[in-house]
Amino acid sequence: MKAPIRVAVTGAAGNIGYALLFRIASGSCFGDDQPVILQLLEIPPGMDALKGVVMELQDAAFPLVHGIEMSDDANVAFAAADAAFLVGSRPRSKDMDRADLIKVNGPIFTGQGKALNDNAKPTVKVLVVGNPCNTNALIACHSAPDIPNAQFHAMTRLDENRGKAQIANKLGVTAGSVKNLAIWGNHSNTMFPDFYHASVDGKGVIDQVGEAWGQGDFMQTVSTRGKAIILARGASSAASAASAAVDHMRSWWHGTADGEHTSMALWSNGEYGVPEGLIFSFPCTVKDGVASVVEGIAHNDYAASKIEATAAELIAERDAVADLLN
Ligand code: NAX
Repeated sequence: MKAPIRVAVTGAAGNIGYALLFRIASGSCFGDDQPVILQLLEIPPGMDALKGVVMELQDAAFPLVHGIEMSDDANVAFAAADAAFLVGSRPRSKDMDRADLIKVNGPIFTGQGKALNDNAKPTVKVLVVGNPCNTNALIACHSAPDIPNAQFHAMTRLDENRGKAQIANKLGVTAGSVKNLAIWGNHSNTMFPDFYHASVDGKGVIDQVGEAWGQGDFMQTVSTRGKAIILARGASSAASAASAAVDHMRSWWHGTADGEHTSMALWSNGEYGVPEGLIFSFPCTVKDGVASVVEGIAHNDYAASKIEATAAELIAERDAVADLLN
């Protein structure tokens, strides 16, 4: 039996947390043979609800769960953490625009970045889900000078999965047969889901769906899917977001299959002309726990302009939180 790993989850009593914890506890993320100690963080008003979630986790009697800890102190929740899902943040209310959201949530990630720096294992893998996730990950990364930049990721896997589902639906195949659909840039409606390089059963998607559909319905549906779900469900995506967080961390933990890549928003080192030091989603492969940006992808003018636009948005977000970046 392997030694247990410590997995921190923030916003653990929230909607995504509720779906995510049971997947982690069941072994879907870190493996069927990997015991976990769950370290759950909430703000004080969320602690009662968190107690209820923990009762349910106990009642599920997961064999892999070797401990569950609850705290409203990030220093406690991140102690010796091997992996951390930063989900908790303030949701956007009706009167807030994206800039307001960045301003209210930024300070959460300065505090949590510092708490990770001071308490987590130096090898901790941090996945930021709470929005605006790319810029929140950037803030956390800047607040954790002793943890390498490469260990802070933001989640665009839900966007990838949404795109794969659209292509699968269009072609009458299963989502699992759609490969290498990479999201470029920000987790926002400026993201670029690169349908040009995706494939189904080894054949290029673009030849089967046509460029007009890719640039039209596909782009529109993928980039506005979150809003469509809120309209239909009366609440934002939760189970699919949790599932994508599991997918992202599983790829990071266990690696990607040969010949396949996945979308990860991570520290840019200037790849593809993207300014250094943005948390930018790229196609990545993972080996031995290290994610690497896939090299040598050629973009046409349309794709290049989309990538430039999403980079410009991330630069503006970074400028808006400049006072939080050490
Ligand atoms: P909920 O409002 O249901 O849950 C958030 C939880 O976080 C609450 O229980 C709250 O008490 C807690 N919380 C707030 N501040 C905290 C702090 N400083 N420390 C610890 N816990 C804190 O939201 P939920 O639906 O779970 O969504 C969580 C976040 O995920 C939101 O920011 C949301 O926008 C973001 N999403 C990101 C997605 C992505 O693809 N990256 C997709 C889904 C989702 O929209």
